[in-house]
Amino acid sequence: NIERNIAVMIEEKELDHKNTAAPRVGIIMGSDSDLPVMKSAAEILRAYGVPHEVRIVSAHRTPEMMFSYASSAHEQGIQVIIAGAGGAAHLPGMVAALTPLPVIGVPVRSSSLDGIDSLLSIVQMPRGVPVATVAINNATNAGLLAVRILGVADSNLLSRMSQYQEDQKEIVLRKGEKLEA
Ligand code: RP5
Repeated sequence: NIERNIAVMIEEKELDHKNTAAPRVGIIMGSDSDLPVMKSAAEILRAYGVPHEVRIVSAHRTPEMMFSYASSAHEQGIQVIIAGAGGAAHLPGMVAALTPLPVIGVPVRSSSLDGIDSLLSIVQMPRGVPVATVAINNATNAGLLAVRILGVADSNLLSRMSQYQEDQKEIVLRKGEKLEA
């Protein structure tokens, strides 16, 4: 797992040389096989200039690492955790049990059950331990939700999010115009 973590960190560094400030968002996932999906969350944060880190932290294979990461994240300056996992996807829920920070869960599509297993494992949390679950494989929305959460206390992020929404509206309206023409 150390090798995998290093590989992910190197990849992240190669993707973004500017992401050197103390991370505000922690993107974690159960396996490096989740990375092709989870990359989209990092891309959103990169676009908004939000410092973040990307790590492999497995609830089942590295439970001690999961415990220490989740229980100390808020002391390290992390403000939101995005956790992706597939199959018996216990990572987001366990992390939410260990941190006071908001946790966004990304159900990663598994090979056998199409991601329904991941979705249900993540979304069906007991009362008192919330995980904000996005759609299967939708790490983009996890990144956008993290930006919105940070935007509550960051007017720059908030106004950029409003602009993004305006841009989306514009794109849809233009597509509609083309259909009529
Ligand atoms: C989960 O098991 C991971 O989040 C991943 O989605 C799934 C399969 O992991 P690998 O066997 O591909 O490492 O813990």
